Amino acid sequence: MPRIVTVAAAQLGPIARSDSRAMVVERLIAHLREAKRMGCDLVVFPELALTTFFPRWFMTDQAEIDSFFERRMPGPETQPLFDEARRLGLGFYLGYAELVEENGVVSHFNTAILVDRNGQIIGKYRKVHLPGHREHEPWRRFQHLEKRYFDLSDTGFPVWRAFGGILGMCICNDRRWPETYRVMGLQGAEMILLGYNTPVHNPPAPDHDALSLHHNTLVMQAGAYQNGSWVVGVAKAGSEEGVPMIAGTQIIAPSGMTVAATRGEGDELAVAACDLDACTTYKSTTFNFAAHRMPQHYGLITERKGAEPPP
Ligand code: CDV
Repeated sequence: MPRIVTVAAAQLGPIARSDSRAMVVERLIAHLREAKRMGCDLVVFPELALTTFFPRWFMTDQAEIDSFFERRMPGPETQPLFDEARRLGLGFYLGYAELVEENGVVSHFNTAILVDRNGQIIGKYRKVHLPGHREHEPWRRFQHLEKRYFDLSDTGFPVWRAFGGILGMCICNDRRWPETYRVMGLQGAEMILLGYNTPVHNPPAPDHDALSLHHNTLVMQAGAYQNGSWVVGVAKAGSEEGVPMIAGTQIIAPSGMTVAATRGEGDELAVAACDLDACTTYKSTTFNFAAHRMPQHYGLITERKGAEPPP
């Protein structure tokens, strides 16, 4: 029996700062219904899919910052999304800003959840690679304050048995780091789901602007091929609050080939029937880790953080 998971990569166009959660959830539900019409099993939404990408602003009022975070999942505004997904028998990946209060300690995470066809949360991942900076940097056209607003991950990169296979999750900047895919690859990941918000312009590296879509595809295709895994990458795209964001939403096979992609920068689905057994030919030959990896030579990867050239 082939193990086919039909996936919708559910790209979102911009979300305005003034858009309510209810307005956004309506758009997510429209994606669910279209995905159902197209025979999907699983819908993948972007990073921070319930709000505008708020780390672009420097804010000091904690109440204002916390207004972008969810204290409960599902909460009153997101319950309709869970209800509709359950009614349609669809699973989903959702990125959102998570506020947790435990024993009087408040934490903030950039989080993604995996929800099964019954509307149950079966996996939670908190973003490991938080890009950007911590302090206000007025020279930038816009800020990228993820290091300020989010706490460090306490999840690492787990994988879950779900949808007939082994699924992992990561978020946005994680996709640029080979370690992200390899840690999940070493747990047998067959499909890696990820959402992103990527401005076309990266203020510290303006000469990369013209390459931003190329780099997006490059890292996800490499991660797929080198680990014999499907990769589903989903953008929040278009000009959001005056900041142009890349699209480039795509579904990549374990061969490293993109098999479905969006065309525009608005709300749009890219759909593919993904055969999880297509991973086997890569995982059992070129990337048979047990046969060919040489971890005794990889120690620096975990021992050393920054590059230290020889004297
Ligand atoms: N949301 C992100 O993680 N964005 C980064 C930007 C800062 C480059 C990314 O890697 O796409």
